Amino acid sequence: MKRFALAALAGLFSLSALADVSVAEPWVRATVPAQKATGAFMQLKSDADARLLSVASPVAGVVEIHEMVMDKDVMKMSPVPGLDLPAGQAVELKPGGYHVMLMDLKAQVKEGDQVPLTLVIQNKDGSRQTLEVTAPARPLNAPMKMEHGKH
Ligand SMILES: [Cu+2]
Repeated sequence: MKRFALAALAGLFSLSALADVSVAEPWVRATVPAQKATGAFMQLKSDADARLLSVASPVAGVVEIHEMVMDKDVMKMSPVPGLDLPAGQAVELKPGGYHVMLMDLKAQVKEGDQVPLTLVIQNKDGSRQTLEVTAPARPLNAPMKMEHGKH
């Protein structure tokens, strides 16, 4: 009985501290030789308020979380310090929106490659957890929904 009670208690603690984050449809845009940067995309959903703090990958020297912003009719991307994952709400990283920027690529990312990504999630209480994701590389001509200013 005592052991059961402790296990239940441990379960409660992990529930309260760690958000359960699910990752759907991760993918990375394949590159051409000598291309030094590309984007990684996915849908994230957390059962509790949490934050995507950073991402790491062995294929890239530098990984940043970027957002696309309109600046005088021109889409630009800029790094953000993190991405909020509100409880129960799907957050989409997609071309033309938030994305994971893989920079200083160590090799060409070819179609069909499996790119490992390590997501660092910060829970509401400040604790952190990591999430391992494998994102397949999709071809260069995968739809790019970048909206440009219309004239
Ligand atoms: Cu970017």
